[in-house]
Amino acid sequence: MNRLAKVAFGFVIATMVLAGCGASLKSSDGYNTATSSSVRTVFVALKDFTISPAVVDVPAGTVKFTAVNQGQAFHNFSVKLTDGGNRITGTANLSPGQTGSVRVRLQRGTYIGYCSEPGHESLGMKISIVVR
Ligand SMILES: [Cu+2]
Repeated sequence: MNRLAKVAFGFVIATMVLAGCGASLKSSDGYNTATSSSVRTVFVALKDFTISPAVVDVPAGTVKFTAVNQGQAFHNFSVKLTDGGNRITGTANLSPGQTGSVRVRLQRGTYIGYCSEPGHESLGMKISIVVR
């Protein structure tokens, strides 16, 4: 087998492995099969400077977070995968007393719910979102 043929053969194997892997992920984690039509609603309260509840536990799928700002400052409820990670999504900034919602499809894992206003996360506006 010459070099070009080896490279081409390797590419075909890699493609097959990737395709197989993707298929098994979809069928094994239940993400696309269970309750895809149902939306789990989770209520969170934003305060100066906490978010409650401290831990949210939901099944994988679409989650609708409805946040009410019970504080005096502007707050939002945002979602990211890890500390230092990018904001996946979140509500708009909410005035005191205002309520806002955001829908997000979450696969299994642990996420961070937080307020993306500068400094608010480090002041305590941070919770764990556990997706099973
Ligand atoms: Cu905030």
